Amino acid sequence: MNQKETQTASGGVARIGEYRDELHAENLDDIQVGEYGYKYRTIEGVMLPPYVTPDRYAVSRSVETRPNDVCYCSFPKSGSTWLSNVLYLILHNGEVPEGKTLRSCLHWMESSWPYPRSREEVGALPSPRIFKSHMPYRMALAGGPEQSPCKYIYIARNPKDVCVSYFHFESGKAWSGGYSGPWEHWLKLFMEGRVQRGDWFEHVLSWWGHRDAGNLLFLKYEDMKRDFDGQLRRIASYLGYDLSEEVIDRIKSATSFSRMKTEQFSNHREIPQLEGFFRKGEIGSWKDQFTVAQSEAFDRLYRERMAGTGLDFEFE
Ligand code: PPS
Repeated sequence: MNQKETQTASGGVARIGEYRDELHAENLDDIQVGEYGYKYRTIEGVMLPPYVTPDRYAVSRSVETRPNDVCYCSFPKSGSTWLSNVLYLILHNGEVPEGKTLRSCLHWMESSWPYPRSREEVGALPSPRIFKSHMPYRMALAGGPEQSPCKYIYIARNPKDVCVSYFHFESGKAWSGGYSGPWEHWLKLFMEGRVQRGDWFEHVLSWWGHRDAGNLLFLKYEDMKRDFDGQLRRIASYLGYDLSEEVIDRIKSATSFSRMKTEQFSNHREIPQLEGFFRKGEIGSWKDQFTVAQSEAFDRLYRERMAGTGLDFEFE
């Protein structure tokens, strides 16, 4: 095992080699270590998690998709796992399968972890397939909505809650980033766009700019929280499914925060690094983390970056 050690800006030492097995990757030489041991890899100018390797990215860009495939995308911590469960159940009559896990039913092509998929493996699967991605628009799976026939769904969430959720995730057992710094430093990184998957504003606005494409549906976490039934019908109609009231009720119940946190299918307990994944599942939990001054500084940045875009979020 390569025990290459890298001096971090905060004075710590990160042992990159210890990730080799978990990453299913031979070449770890291009992994960079930032302040507080925060590990990342840069591809096409975007900071990405170490498990997004150049090989995986190439497979993700060139995978062949079909018109009835679904690809859901988001900036991390925006409710994408919740959406993935909703999608799975829309496609399977609202029935939660026995003996399977949600993660294992999804195809995350850009990632070497936790279930790496080859082009051949997904090519042999029947439709409809569900793909997961956290890429900005220009790096989207299969070339993105302009080049691929599959149906894309992007989900976005207010950036204060994203920032807080991401901080807890990266400070916990999320081994791939291994961030060990304090909240105020994380907030600075997030506001400067120096976190894995890059700048939140660029990411979200890159997809928002294409919201009128026929094969892209743009969703907001806050709308899912406030009007789940309405958003569920919207998603189903976009995918061409006419759901009965009974199926709607089943999906609503199976995808509630409390059920997802406890059900074997969705609780992620099979992946130890995802312990604590189901943290709060609320709108506005940023208030427990931001100081008043931090919140005001963030609001200024938000106003500046979102001005004239036509996109806005609910923060509470
Ligand atoms: S990841 O790791 O990037 O894929 O994370 P992602 O799934 O996009 O987002 C994680 C946050 O979504 C919350 N979550 C939910 N909210 C409401 N309802 C349901 N069912 C649900 N499932 C997950 C999860 O708790 C994370 O948010 P925080 O604020 O940390 O609780």
